[in-house]
Amino acid sequence: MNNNWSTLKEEIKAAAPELGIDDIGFATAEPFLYLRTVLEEHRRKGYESGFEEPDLDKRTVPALQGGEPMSILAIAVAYPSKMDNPPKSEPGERRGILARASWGRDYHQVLREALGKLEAFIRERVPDAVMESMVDTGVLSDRAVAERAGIGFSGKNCAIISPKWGSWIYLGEMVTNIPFPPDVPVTEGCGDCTKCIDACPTGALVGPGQLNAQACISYLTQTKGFLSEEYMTKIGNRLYGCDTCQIVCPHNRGKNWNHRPELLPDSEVVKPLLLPILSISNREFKEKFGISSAAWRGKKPIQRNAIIALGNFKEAAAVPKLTEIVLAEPRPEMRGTAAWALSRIGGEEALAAVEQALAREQDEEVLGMLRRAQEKLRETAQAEG
Ligand code: B12
Ligand code: SF4
Ligand code: SF4
Repeated sequence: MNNNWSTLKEEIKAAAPELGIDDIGFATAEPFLYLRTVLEEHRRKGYESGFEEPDLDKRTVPALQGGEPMSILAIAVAYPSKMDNPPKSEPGERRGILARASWGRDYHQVLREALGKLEAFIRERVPDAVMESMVDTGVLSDRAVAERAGIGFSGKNCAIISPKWGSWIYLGEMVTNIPFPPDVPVTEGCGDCTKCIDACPTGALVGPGQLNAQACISYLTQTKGFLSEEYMTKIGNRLYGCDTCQIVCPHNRGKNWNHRPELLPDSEVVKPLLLPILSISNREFKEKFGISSAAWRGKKPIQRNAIIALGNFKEAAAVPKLTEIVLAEPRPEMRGTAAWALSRIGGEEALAAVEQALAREQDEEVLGMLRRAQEKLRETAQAEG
């Protein structure tokens, strides 16, 4: 029997590229005991993002409806890290950036399709196999599974880093009752390198492989409310996600995977002009960004981040639109953020807009932001005048 599973495993490995899978590894379905302690500590310190599955039993003890979980197949799909001919971001035509994990078609769909093909491949050979696949939104830790299955090692930036593909890989897995022989974990590691920890703009990597998600820009770009001035400044022009701790990683040097047309970036989508985003309708948003995994939180966070980016660029051409927002936008976090952006841009027009808004604003939080903006604008006007 054992031999059969080894043979099937080799067949699966050979068929993986045709199924749309760049790397596949096999792991046992034993509970992830060490992970439980890590996750408990993570929660105790308040480092969770809130996007994780909250039930720690489900996260660490693989389960399978209708069967006994015997092994987990981890898959990786590699994605591009470089854009051909990126459009220039210039005064009057400022642009934001989406993180690489949201370039091209939403990876949840791409990996689900690949896992569907993998299930069909196994089903043809083992008709009564029980299989359950997940990508990102499942209960398990995709990284812990990938690490155990030998896809890559767990880097100090938290990413699973494949010796072949680097960390530019999406992860997914399939739990099954087939007792496949497991692969061995990768033995490589980070060594003495600390480039990602040193480069993280907010100090969110509080230790090797330890992330305070509440301070991570990737998380912050996906929130919907107000952000602190410190975080708004550090977000720069990021509209969704953050790639800094992967870009600096030596294991990613020269790694760019463009063999999948559906994952290639459309530069007008992934490096879009900022000003038009502020006037986009729900329908236009869906048409432009709907294909991307960046769209999952809707247009609000991306619009707020576009205001932040315009502030960080000190983009004078944005003052009329920001004035409109600070005076008439129904969402308080947009008015408050616009007040901050106007104070970054500076000038008489910006000050006039903020003072006009102060006279009519009702929301306490927005009022606070307007007052700080007014103060800053007056200070700069005095220093310059
Ligand atoms: C919540 C979440 C986030 C949160 C929190 C991220 C985090 N690091 O915890 C936020 C929104 C910030 C986020 C951001 C990003 N994410 Co995310 N995210 C997830 C999600 C849904 C759960 C992660 C989780 O449970 N974290 C809790 C930590 C504690 O557990 P873990 O990272 O899963 O497990 C590791 C640690 O426990 C560590 N560990 C084990 N033992 C020990 C012992 C010690 C002492 C320590 C310190 C650590 C440690 O090893 C485990 C394996 O690496 C997963 C999908 C999934 N279902 O797993 C995707 C996932 C991790 N994200 C992914 C991606 C691509 C990203 C971004 C790169 C996107 C972007 N460009 O902006 C960033 C990277 C940020 C970073 N440096 O981690 C990919 C990672 C692919 C890869 N190659 O590693 C995943 C797997 C999605 C997918 N299916 O492809 N994400
Ligand atoms: S994604 Fe950005 S903010 Fe988050 S840990 Fe990496 S560098 Fe830091
Ligand atoms: S930058 Fe250095 S420390 Fe960070 S993940 Fe890469 S090799 Fe490891």
